[in-house]
Amino acid sequence: MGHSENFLPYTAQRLSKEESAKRSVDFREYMNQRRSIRFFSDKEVSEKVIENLIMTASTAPSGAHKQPWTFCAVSNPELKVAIRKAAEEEEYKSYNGRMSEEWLDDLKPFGTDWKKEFLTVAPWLIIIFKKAFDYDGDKKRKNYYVNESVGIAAGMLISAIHNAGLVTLTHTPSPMNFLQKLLGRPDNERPFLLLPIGYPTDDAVVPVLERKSESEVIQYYK
Ligand code: IYR
Repeated sequence: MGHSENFLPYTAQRLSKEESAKRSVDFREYMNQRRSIRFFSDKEVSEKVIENLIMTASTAPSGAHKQPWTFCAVSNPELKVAIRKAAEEEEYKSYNGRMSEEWLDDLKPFGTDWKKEFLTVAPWLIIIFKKAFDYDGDKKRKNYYVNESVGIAAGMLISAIHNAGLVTLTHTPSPMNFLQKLLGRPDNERPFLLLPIGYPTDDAVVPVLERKSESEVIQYYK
């Protein structure tokens, strides 16, 4: 490895085997309680909390450390109305013709439809944009593994939201280029995911579902 003056010693957290095992179980159980929520209360969430959640996501690893993402945090009511209107127009077309019978059938257990009330009720919407390249003046500088990098950051954002006792769901209106226009994003940014964030309503429900077991998702090579 070609070390240079650009390296610093890494100080690992020194946990005992027992502590490490306990934390792995505790975190597994905590994360297993996360659910995608579609019923949001309008209860406020502070901007500082949103900033902390986003900056946690922004610690994600990325190709050549390019950090190829922008997180747009929207609380402006008029903008939320405009986003909802545009998203529902696309979703209406998707649910009424663009999605296959098989796809609609697969979604039945979740009770989703083209109506997206949460887009105006949740106190915040975070729209994650991926950047295929960055501008260095007029020069385009390529980013690497953009989908992988932004996908990891999105997962970390979802975990941070859950950790803060808040809820979200991954909304992917399709096509979603309207978000680029509504938010006035530059041409090197493409919408990746939309996450409403807030508290659930007191009577929020979630579909009954089971997660795959160890033997279904893990293949050991020992
Ligand atoms: N984008 C649509 C449809 C949808 C698709 C999948 I796959 C889901 O898991 C849920 C919804 C929507 O947001 O309703």
